[in-house]
Amino acid sequence: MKMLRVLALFASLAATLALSGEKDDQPRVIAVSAKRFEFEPKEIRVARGEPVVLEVQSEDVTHGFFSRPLGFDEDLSPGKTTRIPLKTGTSGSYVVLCDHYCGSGHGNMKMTIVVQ
Ligand SMILES: [Cu+2]
Repeated sequence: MKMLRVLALFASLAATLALSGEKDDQPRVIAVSAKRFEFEPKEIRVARGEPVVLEVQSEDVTHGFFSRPLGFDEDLSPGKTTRIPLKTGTSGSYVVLCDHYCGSGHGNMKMTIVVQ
């Protein structure tokens, strides 16, 4: 009987640990805003393997949000939030470009994502 109690205790402990583990797996959400002619923040640093979701919004006109190695190419319509699960499996420094023409400073509209 005592053994059963000990087992039950372990089971509830294991369940608690599993629950808290799930909590730790919640992705870090990083907000990014786009406006003529910059992204804010200009640089994001994440740990390799870290679960991260970008929430990207345009504050003025439609911008692009493009990185071939990170595997996304989004059009950011103003007033809409785009959620992008970030691939953090490979270390590196990745440039994200606006690939939707948004005016004269468009060519310099970029940000960097560093996975380390
Ligand atoms: Cu642009």
